[in-house]
Amino acid sequence: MRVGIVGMPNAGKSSLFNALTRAGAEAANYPFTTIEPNVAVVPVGDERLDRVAQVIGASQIVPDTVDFHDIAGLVAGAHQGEGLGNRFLANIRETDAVCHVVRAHRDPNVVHSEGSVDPLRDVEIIETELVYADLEQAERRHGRVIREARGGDRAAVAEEAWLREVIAALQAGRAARTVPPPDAAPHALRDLGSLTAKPVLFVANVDEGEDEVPPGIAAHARAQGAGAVAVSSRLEAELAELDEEDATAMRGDLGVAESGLRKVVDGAFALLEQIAFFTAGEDKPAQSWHLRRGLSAWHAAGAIHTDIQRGFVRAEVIAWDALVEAGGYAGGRDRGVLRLEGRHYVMRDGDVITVKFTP
Ligand SMILES: Nc1nc2c(ncn2[C@@H]2O[C@H](COP(=O)(O)OP(=O)(O)OP(=O)(O)O)[C@@H](O)[C@H]2O)c(=O)[nH]1
Ligand SMILES: [Mg+2]
Repeated sequence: MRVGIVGMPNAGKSSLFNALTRAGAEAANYPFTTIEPNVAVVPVGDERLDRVAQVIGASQIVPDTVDFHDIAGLVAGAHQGEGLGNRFLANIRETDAVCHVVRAHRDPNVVHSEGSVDPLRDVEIIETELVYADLEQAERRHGRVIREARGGDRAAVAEEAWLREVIAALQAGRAARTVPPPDAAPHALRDLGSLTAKPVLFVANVDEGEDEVPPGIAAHARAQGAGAVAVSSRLEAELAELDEEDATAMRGDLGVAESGLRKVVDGAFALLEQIAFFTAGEDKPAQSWHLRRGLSAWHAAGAIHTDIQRGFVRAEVIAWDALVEAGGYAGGRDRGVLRLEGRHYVMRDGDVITVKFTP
């Protein structure tokens, strides 16, 4: 899964990114610190996988990962060439979701490009810039598709009509996600690479010790079906430097219950309606994977490897806790909790799967 981080300059994007990765992207009190796109690969820890690995005697634990892309801040007027951010939007057109960092902390030492702290105004500025960026992209794409449509190609005709609708929506200031993609051209949405069609997780960058999303942002997120979490980016970046014990103690002192990073990663997965499933074998790696809720064992096989999907015969499936309780696959088989399933089996969160396939 890939997530692009957007927001205004100095909103706290790189601080969050650093905290997520300890990758050391530069965070400084200076707008436009980030002028190179940064990509960080964040492992998604899962205690269930640890337990499965232990009971199976796996050689190692390989958690699934999320890629976070940190880009430069966007300012009002970015589409007219203000600031640097617009140039980097192309770097996040291919991502699955957008993480929108909004400054909500009131530290007077941190410069704000609009001169005051107003989270909802900032959100609207960024959303407007994303709409403009998409409009430019949609018009460019329309110019190309209209030629193909003249040839009478059915998919191109459908895509052309859809693009016209998308352009009208964007011109009215609405997100591209408000226009459903055409059945006859299922690739249209992906080919457009629209930013305003992606699911959004708002990250309110709050003052240290705060734990709540500002009500205005929460309501705004709800209205568009987006997620919202509160995190102090700077605090999280500092905590990321500590070992786990010290970090937990410091969280306790500040009254911040949950790791902010956990909230961001979980929030991103929830947004995309992903479930986790596991693969594990004795002296083999135990791995976690993610899959859209509602997809089948056949899709799960494809997430692991296209060859495994191609040669899919059947799957052995067991819930992770049943596996732990049974002490392993053999115990699971004896108890009758290890099941044989076909390709249409709908995967559940926490399933451990072994795909039998013909190479
Ligand atoms: N007090 C406080 N300061 C913060 C917080 N998050 C970030 N900052 C400070 O704000 C400044 C900018 O943070 P960055 O993370 O570099 O901001 P950015 O969004 O990446 O900025 P650009 O890359 O310029 O777009 C730094 O001095 C941070 O230490 C926070 O939660 N609280
Ligand atoms: Mg930055």
